[in-house]
Amino acid sequence: MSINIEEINHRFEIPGIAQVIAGEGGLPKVQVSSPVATGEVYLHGAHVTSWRPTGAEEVFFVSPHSLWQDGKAIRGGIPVCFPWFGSKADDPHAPDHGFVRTREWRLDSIERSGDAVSVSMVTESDDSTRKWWPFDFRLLHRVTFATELTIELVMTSTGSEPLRFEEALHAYYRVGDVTKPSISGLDRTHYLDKTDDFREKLQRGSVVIEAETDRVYLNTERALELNDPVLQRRITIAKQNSRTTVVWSPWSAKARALADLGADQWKHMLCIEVANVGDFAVQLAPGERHTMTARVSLSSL
Ligand code: TA6
Repeated sequence: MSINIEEINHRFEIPGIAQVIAGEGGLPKVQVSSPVATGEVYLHGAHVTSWRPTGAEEVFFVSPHSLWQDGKAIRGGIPVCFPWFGSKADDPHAPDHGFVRTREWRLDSIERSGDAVSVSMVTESDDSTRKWWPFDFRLLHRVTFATELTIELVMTSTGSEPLRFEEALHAYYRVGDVTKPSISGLDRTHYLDKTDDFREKLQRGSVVIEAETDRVYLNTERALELNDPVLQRRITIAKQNSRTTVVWSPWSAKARALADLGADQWKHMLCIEVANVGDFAVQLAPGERHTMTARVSLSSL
């Protein structure tokens, strides 16, 4: 779909606050600049790539080796994983993490409320999605850039069949050195260890990264704190209607195998993902709606 950036900007811009411009690779993005924060979200995948509260440094990591093209997910920021997480259980040829992170979403609105700016995008089922997943849906992604960052993923089942879906806001947080931070809020929580054949284990104390880490924490609705002594900041991640949290660091070997991440970047990123996956996937009856919310805030250490 060829997008006329100028025409979209004319319809949606808020002069001096929000504009639609060509971003990396010429992909259209909404650029927000309010008195309390700046931010960016691409129509490609409804993909948030930046949020900087005024006076603070960038919160999210984006790989300098990322691809910026149709059919490829941006490496970094906040990819949207839907309607499955990871590889599709019944189809090895299906794209990892579902198909919405590589689709062009439709810009629905840009709204200002005081110093907060909300950008809403929508994607819906069509023949290309039914090829992978035979259900009808409308997915709304609303990101609010303010002194906090709020992301709502509103899923409506628009078909006549009950359905079950997985979802994740696969956020890449920028860290000074991934071996130094600790993550609190998961103590005594069970998790599946994807680096150890999905064995179920129990988290004791804070999470620290000492090797490749790929864990799905189960049945937890708690807020997390990422305490980074190098960047001297605490990132707090609160959530609603999410019962799993994923923590991922590829470490060196996996990073080297990811050309769009590269061997030199893995130390500067840590994924903490608000999600509903596996046994905690969401069931919806026809016409039902479910909203998962992530709320990110920043404070000095
Ligand atoms: O969320 C962790 C994970 O599922 C890892 O297993 C790894 O595959 C990561 O997602 C990145 O996946 P991607 O398809 O974006 O390379």
